[in-house]
Amino acid sequence: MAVSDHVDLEQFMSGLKRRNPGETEFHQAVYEVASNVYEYIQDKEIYHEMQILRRIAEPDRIIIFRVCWEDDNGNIRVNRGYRVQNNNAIGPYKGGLRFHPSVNLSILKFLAFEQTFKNSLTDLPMGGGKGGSDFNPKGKSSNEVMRFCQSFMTELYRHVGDDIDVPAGDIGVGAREIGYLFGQYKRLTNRFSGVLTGKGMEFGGSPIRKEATGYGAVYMMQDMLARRGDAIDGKKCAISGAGNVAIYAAEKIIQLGGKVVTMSDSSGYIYDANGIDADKLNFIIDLKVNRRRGLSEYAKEFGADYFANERPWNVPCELVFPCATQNEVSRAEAQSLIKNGCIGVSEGANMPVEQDGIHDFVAAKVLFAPSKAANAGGVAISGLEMSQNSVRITWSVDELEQRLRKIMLDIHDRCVEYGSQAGSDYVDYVRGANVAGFIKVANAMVAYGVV
Ligand code: NDP
Ligand code: 2IT
Repeated sequence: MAVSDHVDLEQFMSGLKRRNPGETEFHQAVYEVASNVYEYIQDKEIYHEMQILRRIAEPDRIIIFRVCWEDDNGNIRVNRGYRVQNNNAIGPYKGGLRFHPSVNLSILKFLAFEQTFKNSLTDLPMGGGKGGSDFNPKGKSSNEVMRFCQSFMTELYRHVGDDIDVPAGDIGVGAREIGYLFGQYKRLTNRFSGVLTGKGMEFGGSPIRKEATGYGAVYMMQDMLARRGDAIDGKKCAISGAGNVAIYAAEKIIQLGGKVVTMSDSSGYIYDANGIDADKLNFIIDLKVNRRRGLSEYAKEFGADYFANERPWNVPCELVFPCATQNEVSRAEAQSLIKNGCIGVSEGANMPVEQDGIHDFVAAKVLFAPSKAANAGGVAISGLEMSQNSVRITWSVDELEQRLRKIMLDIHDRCVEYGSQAGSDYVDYVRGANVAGFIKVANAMVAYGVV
């Protein structure tokens, strides 16, 4: 096919939208990658000929199933379960499970698509997948959560396995849920294998898995700043979320001398002008992880400000870590952050900044680490949990911390390699991550031919 015969980006996107109607988050994620990849492959005929991007944007397979369970009052409840197996060109499908009432096919397809590039960036042998359910764990007893997880795994177990597809946690799926899911997999199959990551330390979990995503997002910021001779020490930081990613991002920022002034949950945000220190963070961990309650109690305990039903993006700060959910920073909020002195953004959550907002950050030359690079530390340690399970050993905390640090630095450097522009010192980390993530998957697919 001659170069002039290629479909262009707009044609590609209109075809994708026609084939996947109404899936706005999926369209958004594909567009972000395609706009950079199209430019990169302009003169690379083989990727056009082999229809690589078109194939990565068509999941290998999607499994959708009914999940019935009984609540504590004896009522039969019905939810929908999903697993999107997007691409296994470079390793078994790998990616989290999300339990949240907003879960639908568009969200899981965007997450599985993103995961494919993220996992490639880690340079570990993992393909991309994502799954979950519209089940809402909030307000459910632990017994109800257990019965739901058991019913969910009673279908999912047929489709996963340590060399096939290895799920992990995401929103609403933490250590408790992984324990229930693993227990049921083991009961159904009579196999003790590394079929899930994020497991408890007693049954094959890896040191620092729970810290890895948040720490990694902060390391990415550290590396972007270091390239400019700057550091996190003394900088005012705004974080959203108060879950797994946000908590350990906060912990690492505090260790590095930054001042965390906000955290949030689905009901609002806290602003603590004195900074959230290690003791106050321990209060938040107990509040959110053990007692599963709202952040307003933090404000009462420490005399901080609490803003119900608001997001923390109008607060003056230098560094921003969105760690809650997708599209939680609008374009207007991005502009307000830029106006208020923001110099760096590291996306702990997946796709938290709207497309136009990313554009504005990049145009304003704010250091901007996109999620597929910034939050890859979590799945990287998941990949190392798989390795440890395969050889039935556990590495030390020190060993894993060093490996995580190196993986994040390598991702940073790969983004610089593909995101630098002639005549400018500014690195477009979005382009760098999209192109660097694409290449490895694309070359593997070329090697396989048409399959
Ligand atoms: P958790 O469930 O542990 O925490 C999520 C946090 O975000 C909670 O504080 C929650 O509030 C808040 N939140 C969730 N949905 C919304 C919403 N619609 N609006 C406002 N606040 C919301 O999830 P994680 O910390 O694991 O995940 C957070 C983000 O990080 C997600 O985008 C996830 O995909 C991404 N991620 C997670 C990784 C991991 O290893 N866990 C790895 C890479 C990315 P509340 O407490 O009220 O529920
Ligand atoms: O979005 C993500 O990278 C995750 N939720 C973690 C996936 C994993 O397999 O550890």
